[in-house]
Amino acid sequence: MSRVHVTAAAVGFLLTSSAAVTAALPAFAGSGAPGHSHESFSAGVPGDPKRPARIVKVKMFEGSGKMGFEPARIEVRKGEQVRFVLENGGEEDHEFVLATVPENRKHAEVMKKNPDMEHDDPNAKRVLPHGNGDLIWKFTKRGEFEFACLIPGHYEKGMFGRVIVK
Ligand SMILES: [Cu+2]
Repeated sequence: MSRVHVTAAAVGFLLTSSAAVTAALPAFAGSGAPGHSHESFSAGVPGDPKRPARIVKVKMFEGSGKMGFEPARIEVRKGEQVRFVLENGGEEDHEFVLATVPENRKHAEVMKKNPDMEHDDPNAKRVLPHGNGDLIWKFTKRGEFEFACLIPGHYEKGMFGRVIVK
């Protein structure tokens, strides 16, 4: 299986493109499509591993037709840095993509057309079956954000949760 690494910039491009997206991917990965800045993330900024962080454990699970995260709701304070410690308890790959709800929905549509797409962005982490991963994030804006698995079919089975930044 050939896998393609896709950056946020490439996704931004794909959202406005329709034909031959798979063929276009390698050329666009990392090239910085117009209208998208890599340093701009809706939910805050990538964290600094050298700074203290609150640890929040999140389990990814699947079973009896459902998939999800436990917990599915997390509250943080504005300005807080969080280290999400991800544990995949399932038999499939899962992702943790931190963004707004509309961004994740759009992104999930792109993933359906490109099922082998993997993410190489600071706001996303893919975790292998029975594997672990972590993602450090600093929440700089108040509001409601979402973490979701955008692997085709997973979002629909319930694989999303909320981060409330107060
Ligand atoms: Cu998943």
